[in-house]
Amino acid sequence: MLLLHLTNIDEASWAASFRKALAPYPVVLRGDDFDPADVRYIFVWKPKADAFEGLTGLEAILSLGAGVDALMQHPNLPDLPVVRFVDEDLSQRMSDYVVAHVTMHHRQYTRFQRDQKARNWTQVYPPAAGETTVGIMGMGVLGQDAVRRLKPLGFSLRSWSRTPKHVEGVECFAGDEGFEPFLTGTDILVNLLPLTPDTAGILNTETFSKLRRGSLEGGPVIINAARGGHQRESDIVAALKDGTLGAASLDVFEVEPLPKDSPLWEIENCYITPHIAAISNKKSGVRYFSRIIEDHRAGKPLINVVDRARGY
Ligand code: NDP
Ligand code: OXD
Repeated sequence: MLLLHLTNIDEASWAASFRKALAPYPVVLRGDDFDPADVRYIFVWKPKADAFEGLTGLEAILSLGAGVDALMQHPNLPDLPVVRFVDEDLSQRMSDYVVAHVTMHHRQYTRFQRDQKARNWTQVYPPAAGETTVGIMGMGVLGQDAVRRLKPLGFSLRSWSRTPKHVEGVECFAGDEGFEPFLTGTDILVNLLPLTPDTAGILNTETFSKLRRGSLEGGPVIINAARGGHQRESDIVAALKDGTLGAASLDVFEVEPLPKDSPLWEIENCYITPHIAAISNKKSGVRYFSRIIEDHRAGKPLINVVDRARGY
């Protein structure tokens, strides 16, 4: 039996799609008439504190989110495999966001927007893509997809990950010792890291001050599409105001929704989106998790299982 527990999401419509995909396998919601001991899988998004209560026969936890940082902090998370969402559609959406914001900043969107408002005709030529280095933090599923889609546009690419990588056409850095050399050659910093104790607050003044200066007019740029816990917003505000950063694109925030009184709203060179970079699509989500359940029932191992020790 599969139990759905999705907070602030239309559970009933996901349940209907799972019932169709998995029939005759039973799919239930809390409030339905079922014995909790019969539940083998729970599909979660922002599970409440009592989400796992009574699920004595549970075999795996399925996470609608690709990022599992909040789930890892759940006070009653059972010691069972957690399968996270890995999906081509999700990767494509994230890369759409990354490519849009990288190209916008590379082509000096803030400057020309300001000039247009002032009816100011000043010819400043953006560098060619090959003269601009995009540094991707996190070379997992999303980082690798972003690199694949940025490469044909001609950008110079570098990456930073926990363990060393070899990706053609990308200068790869890894570990603590690789962080500073990675930053010092980066003009546009894209964050696609998971939020863990090691990566919390990584987008801070010290990091910004190491980025390459002099290549992009106005200063280096950050793009954060991963988690709000990666950024120190007071540092971003200060860096955007004093020119340490030329611009920032932020899809995620320390507190979501972003509070109405956040100074970020008012900053001209800060581009805010409300955590919409990449939504988990219902059609592909149901297909992916139904396949996981069917394969597991048939004795195959679970895939994309979170490593609890690493936290992602
Ligand atoms: P993956 O787990 O596939 O990749 C994580 C990458 O980060 C890996 O390359 C890993 O290194 C690297 N990494 C982890 N810890 C460190 C560290 N301490 N130092 C350096 N590198 C590190 O994750 P995904 O690509 O699937 O997703 C990334 C994040 O994107 C998610 O965790 C989620 O928070 C966010 N996200 C945001 C969405 C949005 O709409 N804004 C939508 C979906 C996801 P290594 O390869 O060596 O293990
Ligand atoms: C995710 C997200 O992690 O939507 O999937 O942020």
